[in-house]
Parts: sequence; C-alpha cells; structure tokens
Amino acid sequence: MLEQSPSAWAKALDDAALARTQIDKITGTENGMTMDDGYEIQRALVARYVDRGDTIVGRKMGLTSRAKMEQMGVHEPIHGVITRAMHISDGDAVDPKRFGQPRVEPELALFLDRDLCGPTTPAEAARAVGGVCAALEIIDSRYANFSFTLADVVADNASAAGFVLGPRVRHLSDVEISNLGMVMEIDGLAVGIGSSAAILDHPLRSLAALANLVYPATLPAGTIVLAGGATAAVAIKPGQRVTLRVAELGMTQFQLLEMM
Ligand code: 0L1
Ligand code: MG
Repeated sequence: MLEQSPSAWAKALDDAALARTQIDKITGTENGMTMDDGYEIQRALVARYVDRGDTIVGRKMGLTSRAKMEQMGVHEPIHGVITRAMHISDGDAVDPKRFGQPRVEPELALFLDRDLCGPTTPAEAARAVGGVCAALEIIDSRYANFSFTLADVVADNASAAGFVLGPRVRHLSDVEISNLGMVMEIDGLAVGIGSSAAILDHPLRSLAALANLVYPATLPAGTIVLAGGATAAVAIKPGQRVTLRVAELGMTQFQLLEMM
C-alpha cells in the first residue's frame, strides 16, 4: 500500500515534466512500491494528459534490447503510452526546452489495422499489423539522473517524451522485419548500430508481449506501437541532429534547436 495516493505521485511526475525538472525516485519514499503500483500511477499520469486535451495514439514497449536491459540493470520489458503531443514530424526542428534530459533510441513503429487482444503469439499478432516504419523515440526521465527502479520507471510512463515516424511506411506483408540493419547517427557520427532482431529478438515478439502485458485490454485498430529500442539510449544536446537509417525502411530524422 502506497503512503501517497497514485494520483498524488502522478501529479509530482507531471509537475516535474512540465517544469523540465526531476524528482527523486518514488521508491526512495515508498519502499514497498510494486509494479502494479507503478502501472496505477502511470494510468493516473496518462489521465492527466488526457484531461488537458491530449490524445492517446499508441503504446510503447521499453527495455526491449539486451543493451537497454544491461544499461538499466533489469530483465523484463515494460510498456507505456504515447500521445499526440509527443509526436514530432519527420525532419522537424524541436525546441530543446520541451525536454529535461533527453535521450534517443532507434526503433520500429508498427501500425495496427485490426484490434489485437492477448493472449497471443508473434505470428497471431502479425495479423493485426498493417504498416511498419523506422522510428526514433525520445525518452526523458522525470527522475534525477535517470536513477530509478523498474516500478519507478513504469510510473513515469516508461520515460515516454517524444517520437518521430519515418515517411516510408511499408506493409508488413512486403517486408521481412526480423533482422533489419539500423544505424543511428548524431550529427553524422554513428552512435548506435544494431538490428531489429535486438528488439526482444523480433519486433513482432515485442508486439505480442505488449498485447499479453495489457491483457485483458485490447489494443484497438489504429494504435501505433513503438516496438522498442534496438540499442542503448544516447543523450542528445541542443543543436544536434539525429538520423536513423533502417534497411528496407529508409531514413527518419529530427533536430534539437540551439538553446535560446
Ligand atoms: O523506451 C525505453 O526503452 C525506455 C524505457 C525506460 C528506461 C529509460 O528511461 O531508459
Ligand atoms: Mg524506447
């Protein structure tokens, strides 16, 4: 049982995000906090986004690659929600004041054109997918120095902060996505080199895991799913341009403007 209510913790996280500041991890105060508590706080946090006019457009899987799991010292993936306000158009230049301590990850996005409800297998999950494209995720922890436990980061909506979708959307039946080469560059320098196979061994395995994690909830047709990072996250600074190239899926990029 939490000492403070989930909505009080959600407000603390939301206030930190809006002020681009960070708080100490919740488990520093709430010793007995569980993963279920984390997801309850996440739901209260997302409800705050919706209450102020934002719209849920999809889900994200987090901690899907071995590199990410090692970076964070954990062994299981988590999930969060992505909203319209987090979307950055391909090629856009973004005000760095939007973020506190941004990092970027190379990902794939899957577009559901049918409802998906677990329990499911990767092969069954594939039948709900229409398109796939290259994607960049910007994560931003509301905890000082990205220091948290798994339950803390779940509460913080899996550090979701922004995402960019590549312009080349291909139908899943036209492209084999099990082992696509992925190269992420910052200002032309390769900072992350990986394969879509690093996304929980297969991006569709990540999708099936998401459906199973949210079960009995359904992932409705129209949902965008960020399948998870193929490499560890890399910090980005004002003025830098991030580019992702994915074999068969092309390029996507964005830039952080200089700090004014
Ligand atoms: O998308 C991710 O894999 C990030 C999940 C949360 C962990 C982090 O903030 O690095
Ligand atoms: Mg991610």
